Amino acid sequence: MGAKLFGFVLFCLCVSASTSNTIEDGFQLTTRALTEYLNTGVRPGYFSYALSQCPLPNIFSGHTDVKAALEDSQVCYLCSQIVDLFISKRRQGMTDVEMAKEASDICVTLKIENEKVCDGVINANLGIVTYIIDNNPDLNSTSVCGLALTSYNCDSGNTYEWTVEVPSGNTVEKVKANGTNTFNILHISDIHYDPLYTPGKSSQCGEPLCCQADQDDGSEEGTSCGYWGEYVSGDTPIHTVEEAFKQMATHEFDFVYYTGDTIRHRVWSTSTENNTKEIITITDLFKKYFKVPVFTALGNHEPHPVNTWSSEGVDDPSVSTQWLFNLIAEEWGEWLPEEAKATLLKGGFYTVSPKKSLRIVVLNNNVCYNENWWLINDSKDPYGQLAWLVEVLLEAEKMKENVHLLMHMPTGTGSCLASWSREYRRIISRFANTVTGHFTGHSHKDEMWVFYDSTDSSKPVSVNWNGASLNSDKANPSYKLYQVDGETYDVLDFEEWTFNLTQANLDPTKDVEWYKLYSFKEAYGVDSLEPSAVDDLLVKMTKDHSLIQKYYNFKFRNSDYAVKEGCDESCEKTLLCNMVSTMNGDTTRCEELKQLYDGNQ
Ligand SMILES: *C1O[C@H](CO)[C@@H](O)[C@H](O)[C@H]1NC(C)=O
Ligand SMILES: *[C@@H]1O[C@H](CO)[C@@H](O)[C@H](O)[C@H]1NC(C)=O
Ligand SMILES: *[C@@H]1O[C@H](CO)[C@@H](O)[C@H](O)[C@H]1NC(C)=O
Ligand SMILES: *[C@@H]1O[C@H](CO)[C@@H](O)[C@H](O)[C@H]1NC(C)=O
Ligand SMILES: CC(=O)N[C@H]1CO[C@H](CO)[C@@H](O)[C@@H]1O
Ligand SMILES: [Zn+2]
Ligand SMILES: [Zn+2]
Repeated sequence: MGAKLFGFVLFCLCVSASTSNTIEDGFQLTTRALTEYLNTGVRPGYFSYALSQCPLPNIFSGHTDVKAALEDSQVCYLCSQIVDLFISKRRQGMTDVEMAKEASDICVTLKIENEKVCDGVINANLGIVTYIIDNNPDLNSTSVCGLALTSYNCDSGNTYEWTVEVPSGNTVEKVKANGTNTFNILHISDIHYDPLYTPGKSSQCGEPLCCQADQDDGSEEGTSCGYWGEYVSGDTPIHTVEEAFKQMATHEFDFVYYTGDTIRHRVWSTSTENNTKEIITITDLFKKYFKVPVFTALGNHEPHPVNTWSSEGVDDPSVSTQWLFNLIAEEWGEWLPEEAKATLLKGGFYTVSPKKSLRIVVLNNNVCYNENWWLINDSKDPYGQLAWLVEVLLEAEKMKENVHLLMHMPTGTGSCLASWSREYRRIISRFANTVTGHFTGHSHKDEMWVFYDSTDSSKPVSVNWNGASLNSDKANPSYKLYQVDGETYDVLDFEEWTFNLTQANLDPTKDVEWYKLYSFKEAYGVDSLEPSAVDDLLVKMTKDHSLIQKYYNFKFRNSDYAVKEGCDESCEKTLLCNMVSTMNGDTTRCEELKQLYDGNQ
């Protein structure tokens, strides 16, 4: 997650007032003030007062529930007013400095974050925002709000509609794995390495990331950041990264999958220099601890500013993402063939074949994120990546190779552009007999998703395993170890390893007690991890809710945070739905499972 300039101004609505009357009043007042400003170009006298009646403290840390307070259409309307205000001001000659001042003022008046955080995020994003406004003379709020507020169903005027060509005609049979030769793959995700993490600082700092060297100290009553990490608002100190790598290196595996997010959540103070240093630090640690190749996908946190991937052909170094592609082509080079360089440099994706008839395809699917402002400039299959994927899969099919797909973002959440997720699912459906492994990160949770055929929701075609995270976001730090068939490259089983963060923080001088939390087949009583077997398991879960409770605990690796929260009936249904949501907006299978759940009470 990243809070951004547009994000800040988009959410100018009054939702945290205590009675519905006041919400409505604050909403009306703010709308009126903005309309007047937009129409006259001059701030009405009551502008600041109006906005101050709508405090939105830490909205991006999830402290303000917009959905509960306002209709989607109200949110979209406000968004359009604010965005059109900024676009029209820019067209009338407002400078970068003035834009930043205006945005900062609104951000601070709404109490979204403090001045330091508001300014940091705004300054980081300003160059891109003004670049896109300046280079797209037809730009208006429709495409901006339609993208940024996907979950509010704002009309995007078909701006984001496109398809890729997927030739029909699957030519290979799915071969059943017999498990004669197996080997292991280690899966790590979401490290979020924080060089400023400081034990003893306050874990309730009021900023998007706490435990920072330049923040206040914590108190003794449980608000001090622990030695190994924190469940809330904390990232990962270097000693936790090294502790985990040492532990991982005790296993045997032929290579490592790392599904991205190396950079911390201090989104208000990223820079190309510091991100570069941090990526090199972690890559060096991979090389130090693992004597096998590490196949890495980029996370949405790697660029500066967070989430932004410049459109092809944008050469201006002050807004281009090219520095990052150059960096990884260099840093990851020793694990990859020379041919991988071309696509790495183009958009941070590549393919490599480390074993006979195994092909790994690593995508940079962060481009589909709805906080990637460049989609406003050009959303059609950024970097030609999906078209490339189709070509690679066609060739793999011809060569009878088995393909593992790696990428950072799970595609079914509301934050991945609907067109991208729909086209991706069409590709997965078409190449169901060629793709035998499917791995992501980003959610920080131990999760899985069953993909169903894009034309037949009863036909499971692929299972996507999430690597959870080393980061202790509401969960205990963890990693996965897959057992993979050496011939078909199907995932036969996996283990999830973790430790109790609360326990470890009690006495940092003691050794961290890692343990195997579960192995999939044993825990769920299944004999395979094939798509049809996992689909059967989901149906079983609708009847046997203890299996969903297991899934819930595993999702957070049995963290004290999650154990305390617990999972009620609506949480159970949400979990079931999440597991079958792979295309933004398609809830077909989710509704079917919910009906089974309700019918079996
Ligand atoms: C399974 O096992 C045998 C070894 O016993 C092997 O030669 C054979 O090719 C295997 N593969 C498949 C896919 O059946
Ligand atoms: C805004 O842009 C969209 C395309 O994104 C276009 O269809 C629409 O007509 C525009 N609206 C106005 C008011 O110019
Ligand atoms: C980059 O890191 C240095 C050293 O830790 C720090 O002083 C500087 O403020 C950082 N830059 C930004 C933009 O945060
Ligand atoms: C983790 O450790 C703490 C401290 O020893 C303990 O109170 C807690 O019950 C443990 N959590 C779990 C889920 O076992
Ligand atoms: C679709 C679109 O408007 N794309 C633009 C994105 O930005 C580049 C660089 O300014 C333009 O050349 C494209 O036309
Ligand atoms: Zn992420
Ligand atoms: Zn992450």
